[in-house]
Amino acid sequence: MSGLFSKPGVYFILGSQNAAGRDPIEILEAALAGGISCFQLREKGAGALTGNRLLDFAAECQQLCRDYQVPFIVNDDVELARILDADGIHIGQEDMEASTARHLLGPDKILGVSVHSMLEAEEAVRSGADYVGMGPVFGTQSKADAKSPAGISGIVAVKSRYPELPVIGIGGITPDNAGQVWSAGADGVAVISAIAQAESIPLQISRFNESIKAGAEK
Ligand code: 3NM
Repeated sequence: MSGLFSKPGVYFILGSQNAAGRDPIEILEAALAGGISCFQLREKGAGALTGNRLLDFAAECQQLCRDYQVPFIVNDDVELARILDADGIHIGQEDMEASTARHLLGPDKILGVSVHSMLEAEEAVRSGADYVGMGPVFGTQSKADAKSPAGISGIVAVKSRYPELPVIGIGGITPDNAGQVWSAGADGVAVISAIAQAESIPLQISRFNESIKAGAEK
């Protein structure tokens, strides 16, 4: 886990369902080349890959992440994370208990937990989370059951309670608002559509990094 969130982080999340007609592997490769700091495979919803097709796709994503030395995190699917020996797992509130995931994966893997309140953040810390994803900060089209946008107040509150806990903002984050999320104290911005749907993915990631840099100077 050391160093994972120590640099300004654009944390990219993708599943084949987010590729909007493009090749998800090409999207991931462009994002890695553009300088993302972490990748989460989130294969969810209608048309999500299963079985061997999922395994092959996930293994290909993992290999690319290894090539670029970027952590490869699996959303929700502990079995897949175990088979691939992924770097970590990300657990939502509707998924398996985070403490169970920690128990199954052992102390060395990265454990991320999605939270939407201080209470959920406290529970995530008790469960051994290495970081929390807090959202949705802004409105999002990428999660069918997303809660109402909460703005940056949750990030500010969780960071003031747990200054050492990496907090990653998620939900509707774009280069235009990433600086605002950063200046609220976030250690990273987790992004699906603003990267997956960008015309030039590397250019979009430099825009994110510039926005974060400006946010850090505030
Ligand atoms: N989780 P986009 S919002 C996967 O609030 C996810 O926990 C959220 O996608 C939460 O960058 C979200 O396209 C979707 O808005 C983020």
